[in-house]
Amino acid sequence: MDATNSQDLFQRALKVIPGGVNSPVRACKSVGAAPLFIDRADGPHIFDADGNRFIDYIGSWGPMILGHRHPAVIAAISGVLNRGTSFGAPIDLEIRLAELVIDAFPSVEMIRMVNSGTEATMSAIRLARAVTEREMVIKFDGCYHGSADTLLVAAGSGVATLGIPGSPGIPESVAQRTLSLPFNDMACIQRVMKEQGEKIACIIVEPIAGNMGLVTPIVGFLEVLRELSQKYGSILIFDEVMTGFRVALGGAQALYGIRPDLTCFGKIIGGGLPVGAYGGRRDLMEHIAPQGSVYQAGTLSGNPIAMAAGIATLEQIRKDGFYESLEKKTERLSTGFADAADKAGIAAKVGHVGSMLGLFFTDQEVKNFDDAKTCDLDRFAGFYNGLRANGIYIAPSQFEVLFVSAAHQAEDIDETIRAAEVVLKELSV
Ligand code: KE4
Repeated sequence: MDATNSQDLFQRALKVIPGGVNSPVRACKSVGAAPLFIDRADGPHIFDADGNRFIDYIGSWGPMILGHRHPAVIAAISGVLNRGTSFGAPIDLEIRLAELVIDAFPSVEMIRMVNSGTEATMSAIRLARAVTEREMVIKFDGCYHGSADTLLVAAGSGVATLGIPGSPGIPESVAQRTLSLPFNDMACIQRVMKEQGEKIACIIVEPIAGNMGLVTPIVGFLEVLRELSQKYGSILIFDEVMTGFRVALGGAQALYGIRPDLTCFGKIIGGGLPVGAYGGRRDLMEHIAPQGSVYQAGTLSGNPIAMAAGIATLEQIRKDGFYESLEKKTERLSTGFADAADKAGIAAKVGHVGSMLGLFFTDQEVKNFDDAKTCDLDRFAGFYNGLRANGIYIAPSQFEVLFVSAAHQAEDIDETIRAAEVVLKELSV
């Protein structure tokens, strides 16, 4: 497959952009590949700078649940351009998007728009610290909540020891205010909250983890987080940046029937434009400036183009049957991958929730990050590169997920399964 133009563009990019990319995972380092530079996209397909067509299961890392260039989204963006691009002042569209999110998430009574998932989680934590007057934050190993200092923290040496910086440049003093515990370990969170609950401002969790591969909560785990945060006066934050409007119209909290105090959003609510949001209980959100004293701001928050794209997207996914149809396609793909691995005699765990699909090259059940790290990363790299050579575009990391969109047709799913069969057979020898 000719990649000359992508290679030339990458060499040029490397001279002026760190690693040649504006977000690290796009560099494809963990799978030993060079990034493809994308020229355009349409429906379930992307086309690279050399004109190669791929069936896309990254979907811009989640936002493109309708597929690329959905006519309603393009029309909404074009339409709003006649009004302008950014005013730095309130507009009607911000109210409409807020109402659409609140309508789908009963736990969200009030919401603030920002420009990324990182801003959403960072701000939700500042709010939790302000209202509880506590500093400690609990997160879970393998869960990713964006690149704010407080959340780029790895688990300490012992299970419940203070966090260690997940990146150079993060002060020890910041990292030590975050505890990172094993996901799905109820005994551990119960012990830590018993010992330190009064110091914990908030517990933040991906209710269905999508950044260590796809890892679902074991029965009772989310309920325990809800009970413990209630008992010790901590704020429960669901990071639904990925799962919100993805796994169900009401996100993971609808699937599991848990009412968090705050929820973070991103990705789909912007329909491919930069939008994040955090929202929840009114008595908490009223602390946010200018209504309250907790400061958070953003020049482009709520800008007309992003709001228009988000509104158009949510208006489409609210339609009857949208999620059922997505689920069917994803089920077909999941079964196809599992059968292909089986036929090739390769150990793989495949699962999905809604249109979020995970595939681990391991024979172990994956219930937390340590399990996920037992995966055969070389095999995943071979799978990624083999699929890419066959026109299938998945995330270049074992610790990501695949996203199916409404634009994927049966023939796309079937073509993907056929490619997986070929690639897995080659990998098995
Ligand atoms: P952004 O700041 O990238 O908009 O959102 C951060 C974030 C927060 N919470 C969850 C659960 C997320 O998955 C993310 C971002 N997801 C990654 C991929 N899994 C974005 C891709 C990238 O970093 O380039």
